[in-house]
Amino acid sequence: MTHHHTKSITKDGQLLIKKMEADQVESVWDRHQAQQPQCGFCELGLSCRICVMGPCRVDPFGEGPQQGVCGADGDIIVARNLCRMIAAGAASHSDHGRDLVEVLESAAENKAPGYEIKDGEKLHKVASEYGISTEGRKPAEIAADLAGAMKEDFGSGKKEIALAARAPQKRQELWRRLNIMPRGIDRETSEAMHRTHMGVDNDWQSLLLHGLRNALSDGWGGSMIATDVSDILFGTPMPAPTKVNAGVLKDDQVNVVVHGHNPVVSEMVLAACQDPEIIKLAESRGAKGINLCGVCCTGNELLMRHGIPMAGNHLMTELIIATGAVEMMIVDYQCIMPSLGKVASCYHTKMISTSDKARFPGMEHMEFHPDNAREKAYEVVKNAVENFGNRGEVYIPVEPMDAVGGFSVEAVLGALGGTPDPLLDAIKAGKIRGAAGIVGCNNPKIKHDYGHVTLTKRLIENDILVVDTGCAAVANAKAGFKISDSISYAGPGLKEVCGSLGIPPVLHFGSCVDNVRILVLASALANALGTDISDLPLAGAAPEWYSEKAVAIGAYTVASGIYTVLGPMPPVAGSMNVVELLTKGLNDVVGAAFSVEPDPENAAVLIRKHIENQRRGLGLDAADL
Ligand code: SF4
Ligand code: MSK
Repeated sequence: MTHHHTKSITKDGQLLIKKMEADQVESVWDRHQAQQPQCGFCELGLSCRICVMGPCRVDPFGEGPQQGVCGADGDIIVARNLCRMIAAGAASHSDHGRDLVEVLESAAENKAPGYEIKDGEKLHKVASEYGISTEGRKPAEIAADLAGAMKEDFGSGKKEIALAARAPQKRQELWRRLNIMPRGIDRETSEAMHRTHMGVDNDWQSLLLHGLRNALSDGWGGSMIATDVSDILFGTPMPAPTKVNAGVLKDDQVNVVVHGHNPVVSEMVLAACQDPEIIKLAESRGAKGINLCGVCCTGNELLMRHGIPMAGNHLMTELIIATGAVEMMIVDYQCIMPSLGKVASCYHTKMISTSDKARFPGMEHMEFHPDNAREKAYEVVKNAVENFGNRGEVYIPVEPMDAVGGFSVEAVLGALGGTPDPLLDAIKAGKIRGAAGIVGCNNPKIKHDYGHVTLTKRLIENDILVVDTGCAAVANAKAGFKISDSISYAGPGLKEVCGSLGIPPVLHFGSCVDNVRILVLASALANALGTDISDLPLAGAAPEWYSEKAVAIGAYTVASGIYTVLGPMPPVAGSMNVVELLTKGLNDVVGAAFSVEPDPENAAVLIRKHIENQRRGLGLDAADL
């Protein structure tokens, strides 16, 4: 049955779903359908398979068992499961951060050919935050010390991780008071796994508080390190034009697509794709050149720093292969569906996995390490070129959309003249009511991109500035919200401010780890007002999230004081105690809480109400009272 129009709001999505159906290749939507009905106990978070006295489940209707074999009730089981989701998400971002620290270390030791310090200023700034002296020292020396200091943040020797000091004083004090100040990045994840083992922490509240601490170790630790070290090594993003959607693939060029999250491999692939000799090789094989594109967050990393075009977000990754135009997809890790090898086998696309910790069926494994990455990148791109001749029919159904990416905090402050004051003035004057971060994935449970695009549209037309990351950022770029003309979608105040600054009303802040850029900007705003983040007219939303990483992001966002609306329901509804705490009780603990609202029209209303309340709290609209 063809329901392509109900699965995605995007033209390229719809047409390529149709193509996959015609090609009789199974997609994520087909597999989602085949899973129906999905397990109700698991959806509610009421199933447990933590130990082998189980698996257990608690009956939500109160008729069957109310405890697992060990005696854990619904509250404990739900809280433990949620904690483990946070731990997995925090571990993923933070392990990615660690990989970058290792590259920084190798680069400092001159053992990573091709990698260098691209942003010396940022190196100095971050090093001084770690208390490392920079005066008269060579970048390599500073980088070596910084890598060492960052590694300590991962361990157990500290009382507080270094970058938590970027949060406003009041927030830091609150974390200390609640005993949720993260001490070490790996430590908090490891402790989360310990606490959730059978017979350890069986107080659902204390479990959830630790979940917040674990999430904070990601947001102000692992992810923040990932973003900062990426900026140091590859350059801090600055606004630059790019193009997005499946139309960025070229029918007359060798198309190489990078997928995953870590920019370490893709930066070297980019260098190889730009090498005149390889381009010549491509021409000798009948191609007009080599076209490097991204999907998901590795794509976002390249888009932010180099304006590399973006072929699509999470639910587009299979569809991009179905164009028949991709010579090679090179993957690192996270969000790479294990189905991709099988999909690629139906076309001529070669799939290459590059990380020793991420292997996939139907992919060729070519391991990249800092010392061999440049060499390997040349090798794989040459292989991609050689695959051009194997192309069959190509179907690139749309023209690309223009977009601007590259809004780091440095770039935003630069556009504002060096201080957040003009932005604050616009907020105080009510021209901009507030700001919302729209982040996260796609999920086949929600019409592809509908949640992101609808929510964003509603917010900007109501004068709320939107910053976005991850797959949400790609959805909004495809929808045309990131060109200068897009100010026509904005309300009058936002239109005026964006028009005078020459920026779109929706700012691309980067990949998933780059959500920390939102935290840093929020801190700057709070500090400029002499207040805490939880007082600001800000909100977060993840309208189509699917991943454990998104749970960690949501948890650190709320623990940092930002109200957050989730589209899909997390598996917590089996415990009304947990639901109450997450959606209400946390307001009294960390000054922010979650809402769950699958309909983005309603989510927009919730966010607008929240932002207006926050404004009143700050006394910004006293006249309206
Ligand atoms: Fe069952 Fe308790 Fe074991 Fe979970 S930890 S599987 S609830 S016995
Ligand atoms: S890639 S974590 S699907 S945003 Fe970061 Fe997209 Fe979500 Fe992966």
